[in-house]
Amino acid sequence: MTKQETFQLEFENHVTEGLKAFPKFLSSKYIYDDRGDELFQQIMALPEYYLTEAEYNIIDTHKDNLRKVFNTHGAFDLIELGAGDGKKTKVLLKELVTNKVDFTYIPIDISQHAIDDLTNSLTTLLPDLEVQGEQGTYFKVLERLATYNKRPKVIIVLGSNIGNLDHPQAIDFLIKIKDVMSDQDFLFMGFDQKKDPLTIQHAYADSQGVTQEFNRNLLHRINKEMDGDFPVNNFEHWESYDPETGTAKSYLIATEPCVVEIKRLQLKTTFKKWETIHCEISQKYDDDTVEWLANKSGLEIEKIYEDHQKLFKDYLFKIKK
Ligand code: AVI
Repeated sequence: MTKQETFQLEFENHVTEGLKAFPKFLSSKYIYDDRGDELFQQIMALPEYYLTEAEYNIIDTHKDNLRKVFNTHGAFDLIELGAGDGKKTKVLLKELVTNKVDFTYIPIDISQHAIDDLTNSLTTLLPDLEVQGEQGTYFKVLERLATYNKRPKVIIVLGSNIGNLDHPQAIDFLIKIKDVMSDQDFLFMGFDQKKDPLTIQHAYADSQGVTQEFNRNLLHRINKEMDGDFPVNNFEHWESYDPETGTAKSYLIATEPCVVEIKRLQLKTTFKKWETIHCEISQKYDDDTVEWLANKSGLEIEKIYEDHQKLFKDYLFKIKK
């Protein structure tokens, strides 16, 4: 079975499980086909979605310090999980290349297309940069790199991607990273912070309805790839941020009763009016919670970086002594 077929089967099993459950759920992990990627790019450019700008500010403000810290043990591999279009990373790469730091940039992404686009744009922007893109799932590639390469590693994960995992999943994710780290290695990771609940509410319920289209892409994909007949426009996006737990939850809600048939899965499911599908969590953090996660995962916080509006933080971790 090819990787693509395995992923498709996983997606189909997930849809069967999620739509038979009560309450119903579908994971945001499956939003990201080409259209989903494009909608996420649009979200990142929204004025309400402060996360991207805030992390850009952190990297831009602290690039001098980051260069020195990352270079603590001399030549290193800079490994990025989830390469994306690299807008924020490019600031860091430029700083390192301009100052003639000896390092190799290794972006890892599930999509070969994303790696190729990034590598091409970097060849033009920074011709002296050594890029070695790796296509695959994060942990398979990380394990492979850890066995054949003994250079110090700096692993970076930008954009609060960890927030789309619940705490047990987040700990699992951090442990898997920690397992390929040695004493000299660093992990640099973004965690969106708890803040005025309205700021978070607006970031995930934007006035232009892009986030609604982003979530609805799950239903479009099911219709297209599994021969489904979701009346997509009858499902509205709802966002609910709980300031106590720091969890923003997004739902699609049926505004009319309907029966949905998904032929490929031989599944028929009914929706009552106002019935929900839970699609995503976007967890918000504070230092205590990040410290707790780190501790549970065998990591410790070495340094914390914050943007000038105090919205977002990147944490530098090492293996716990
Ligand atoms: C990818 N991830 C970190 C985004 C977030 O902020 O949770 C996905 C997203 N969902 C709605 N807007 C953005």
